[in-house]
Amino acid sequence: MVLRCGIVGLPNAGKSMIFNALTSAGADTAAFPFSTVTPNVGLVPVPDKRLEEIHGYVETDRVLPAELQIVDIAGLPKGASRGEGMGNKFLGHIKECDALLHVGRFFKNGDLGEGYDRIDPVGEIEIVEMELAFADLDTVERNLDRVSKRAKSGDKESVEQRDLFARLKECLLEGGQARHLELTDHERLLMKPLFLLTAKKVLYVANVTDYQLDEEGRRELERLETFAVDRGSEVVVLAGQFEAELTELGDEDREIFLSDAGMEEPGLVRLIQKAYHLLGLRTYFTAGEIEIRAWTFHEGDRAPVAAAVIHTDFEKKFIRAQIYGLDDLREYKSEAGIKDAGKLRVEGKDYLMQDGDIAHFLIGN
Ligand SMILES: Nc1nc2c(ncn2[C@@H]2O[C@H](COP(=O)(O)OP(=O)(O)O)[C@@H](O)[C@H]2O)c(=O)[nH]1
Ligand SMILES: [Mg+2]
Repeated sequence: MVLRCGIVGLPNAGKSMIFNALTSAGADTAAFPFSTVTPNVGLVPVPDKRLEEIHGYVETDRVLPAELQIVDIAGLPKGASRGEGMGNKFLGHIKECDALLHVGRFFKNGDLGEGYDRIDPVGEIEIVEMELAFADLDTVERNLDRVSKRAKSGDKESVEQRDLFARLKECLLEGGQARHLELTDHERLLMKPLFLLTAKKVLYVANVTDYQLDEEGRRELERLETFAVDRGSEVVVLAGQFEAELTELGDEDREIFLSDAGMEEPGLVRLIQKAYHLLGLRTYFTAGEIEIRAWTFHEGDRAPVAAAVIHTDFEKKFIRAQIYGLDDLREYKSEAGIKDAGKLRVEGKDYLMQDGDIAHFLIGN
């Protein structure tokens, strides 16, 4: 299961720069043979220090991180929601994403033309969100018409859909986003087939020139943070151009650049980890001679569902799981040691997988 994050924002917000930084940083550290599938889609490893720690106890040549797919979605033109120009294609790409990284431009660059010597990141982000809301309104209205006819005959599901779609329409007309509506699990299922753009989780990226913000930058960042909190989201500050330059350096130079900037690790690491968390994603590990590997599951998944991430067959054929944690490894130094100490837990199919579990699955025929 690879989840897909789309990078959105107005033209010249710095999306491609961030995409390049993300994907070329990935090529450096990833064990994946292809880090770029097409020019605008890339696989990015999710940095996780626990992998190296496990490697300190388990010998193998292969250590594989979890990964996220990142898509650079080219600038959304105004009017995209009305299908003008290439708008529909852009919206289609967004539709296929599980979550969005919405980039706001905090850097000034007069070379880019008029207006780029000023910043208004919140205003620009609102323009894009408005376009997405227009597109959703169109989708919702079309579906509302469709189900309203059927609802008249009293069909229960159509009535539920009609009521939900009417609420969605009202929310969007008031300038809201579909993700702001409080919905029951059942309503969420009814909404899912609409693939609404404003229902997707969003992480806002403040694309700054320099991590040391000036006064205006700090003020705009505060505005964006308030804006994000109102939307149940967060902001990650990222110096896109600086991060892209970092990926081009050798390890030694990178260390020097980072420490000059007073940083322990590239800002990209935080961006990826926050995106992963925002998606509700968690990690378990498998660790043996062949490989140590991080696997992605959703918070709340039971063991058989988590096992199916390795192979779809594993869900049905699941018998039980043997589980231990990094703490056990630290104490007993090896899986055999953990077993001898009676600390290897045996869990059945109702077990709720936990972030950081190190697992062996017993699978039947
Ligand atoms: N001064 C400055 N220019 C930047 C920065 N990030 C991107 N740019 C420039 O802004 C332009 C647009 O960047 P790009 O990543 O292509 O934006 P996109 O249209 O959102 O994909 C390019 O000419 C970049 O060189 C930055 O942090 N500072
Ligand atoms: Mg671009």
